[in-house]
This record gives sequence, structure tokens and C-alpha cells, in this order.
Amino acid sequence: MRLLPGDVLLVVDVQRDFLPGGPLAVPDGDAVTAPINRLGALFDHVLLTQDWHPADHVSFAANHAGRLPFEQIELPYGPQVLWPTHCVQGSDGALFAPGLDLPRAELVVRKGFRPGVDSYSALTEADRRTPTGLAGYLRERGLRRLFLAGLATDFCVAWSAMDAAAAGFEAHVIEDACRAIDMGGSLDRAWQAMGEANVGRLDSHALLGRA
Ligand code: VGL
Ligand code: ZN
Repeated sequence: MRLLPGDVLLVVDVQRDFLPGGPLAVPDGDAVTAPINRLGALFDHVLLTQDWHPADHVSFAANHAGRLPFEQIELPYGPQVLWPTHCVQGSDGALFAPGLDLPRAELVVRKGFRPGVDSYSALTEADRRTPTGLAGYLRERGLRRLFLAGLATDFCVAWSAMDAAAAGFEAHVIEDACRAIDMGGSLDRAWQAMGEANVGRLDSHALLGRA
């Protein structure tokens, strides 16, 4: 696949709390930084997302008496998985992974900052109505083709890719530059849903050539 002028690399949530040893560790999560750094040098535009929750965030199991991480509850906007406390605003765990090297990054979209609403997606929060502003930013700049990488494949990457496709952008997920949480079959379901949503799936070698 050939990259075109204006193509965007969207790097999703490559933050310390999602790396091995962190409170919401994604298995092998630190393996994404090497391919992402190589990809970052190749794209015209590099944008990042940063999960950025207040300490009293509704997605934290610790904020629900008697609930444990990875349980699911019902919120006014629908089902919500409860997570270990992660990516608290201003904490070291919310910082980008130490190995990430993307000096040309043009934008950081912070998401999940409303106490009562989660946001896996970089475009639309979990209430499915509140925009993050990213779609408007992309449209205003005339950027229409997104390649996604980062953490986690089955949550923030998948939701971002599907929302981008639904909003009229072309979205492709770079599989080997992502890692998944994969709980209860979530990774298979995410790939199925992304396929149905017209999200492309490719390997970084298709863009970088074989090392
Ligand atoms: C994520 C769960 C909670 C992600 C963020 O980046 O995929 N997953 N917050
Ligand atoms: Zn989160």
C-alpha cells in the first residue's frame, strides 16, 4: 500500500499505565513503540491521543463501592467496563511511553476527561453524542485518510477506527503496531466489527517494506 500526501498516522493511547507493569497493562504493549516510531517518520501528519481521566472518573472500579475491575455496569449511556485506575490527569502513568519518539507529532487529543463519561474513541465519547473535536480538526485541515496504531486494539483503537469510518474518513488499522487487552473474546469481536464497519487492516511492512 502506498502512502499519499496528507495521510495521517493516529497513535492511540501509548501511555505508561498501559505498558507491562502498569495498572492496566496490555500484554506486550511496549512492542508497539518500535514500529510506531518507524511509521512516524514516514507520514505527512502524526497525531496522538492521550487517555486523560480525572481521579473520580466513572470508568474506575475504585469509584464504585463493591465493584471490581473488569466487571461491567450499566450507565445512563449504556454498558461500561470498570477498569483499574489508570491515566489520571497529571500522573506519571498518563505520560506517553518512554520509548515513544514522535518529534513531528502535530496534535495531542486528550479524551475521557469528563468525570461521568468514558471515551474509548478519539472522535466521539461513550455517550455517543459528545464530539472530541477531532473530526472537525481533520475536516478543516482536509485530512481524510487515517492509519491507526497503539493501544488497545480491541478498545480505543477499534472504537476510534470505526467512528472515523462512520464519519466518512478512510480508516486502516496497522495490526502489528497495536496490542490488545483481549478479555472475553473482545479482540475477535473487534476485528469482526471493524470489518463490517469498512475499516482496513494491514501490517506495517506493507507501508515500511521489510527491514
Ligand atoms: C483504553 C480501557 C480504558 C484503551 C483506555 O486505550 O484502549 N482501554 N481506557
Ligand atoms: Zn481509560
